[in-house]
Amino acid sequence: MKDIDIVKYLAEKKALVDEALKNYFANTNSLFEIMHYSIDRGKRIRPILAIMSFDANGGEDMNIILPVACGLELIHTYSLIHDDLPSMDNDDFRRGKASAHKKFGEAMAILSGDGLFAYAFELFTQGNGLIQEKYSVIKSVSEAVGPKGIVFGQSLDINNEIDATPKSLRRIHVNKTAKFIAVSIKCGAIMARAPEHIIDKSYNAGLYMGILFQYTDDILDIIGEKKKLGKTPGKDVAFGKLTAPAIYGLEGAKFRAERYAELAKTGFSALGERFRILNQITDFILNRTF
Ligand code: GRG
Repeated sequence: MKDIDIVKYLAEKKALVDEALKNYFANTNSLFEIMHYSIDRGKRIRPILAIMSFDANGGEDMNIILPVACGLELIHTYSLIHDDLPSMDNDDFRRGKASAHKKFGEAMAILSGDGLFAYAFELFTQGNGLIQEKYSVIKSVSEAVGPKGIVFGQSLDINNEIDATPKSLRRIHVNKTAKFIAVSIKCGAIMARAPEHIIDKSYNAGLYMGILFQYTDDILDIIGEKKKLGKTPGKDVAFGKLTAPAIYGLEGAKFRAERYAELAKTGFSALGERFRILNQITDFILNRTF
């Protein structure tokens, strides 16, 4: 099997996700308009990973995976809105525009995040049948994004007292970022009704991809450009955050990012040729500039 054009693939899938998201925000109310402001733009990496994994596991009907994929993007966006709040990371700029609290005020920003979080779970239940699979998606995602995942990771991240050790760094990276990336891949496999062992192995490879994703995020905070990133670089250093470059230095962090990419690719390669695209997106994440 030949490599596909990953940039073209990502653009096509992003358009598919954007179109589906547009429909989920049509004909609703003024809160949905505010929620949609923050949804608009973004790379759509998590929904695309769910679609890729669905496809790699032989899933065909996009109507099965798109509500799940969009739900993942809603949860991701909620976490960005809350992360940007003055009481958290205090950022005025996100996805190339004013962050939600700057545009609508803090109260509406909090509520729009809450709304996105709940609406995601409504999307996970959409469509007929596949009750067991939807149950698995809801169980897996809630574990990855709640107090055993993102919310815990964020609580560590905003704690300036945390030990500056490799172990603490890994704990933050795994909880804040990697579990969500991994569960996005897992959801695609679940909805394609993949066997249990494939679901587990793709989740484990996804964890390495997720750590890689956070490594590149930490690196881009130092070497990235505001315009390309759509968010403010240099904040980790300014706020003394525990990041990969803070522990290993910039070159050390780049070296370790490459190792995590290798670990992820070894995991996906073991699952067969159809998973090759997940190796390609791993390389894309390793080399990303935005
Ligand atoms: C507030 C509960 C709560 C959680 C916040 C999302 C988050 C946790 C913090 C934001 C800062 C950060 C470095 C998070 C790790 C995940 C990450 C790298 C998010 C950025 O994701 P991208 O690059 O963003 O996929 P786009 O805008 O392209 O979707």
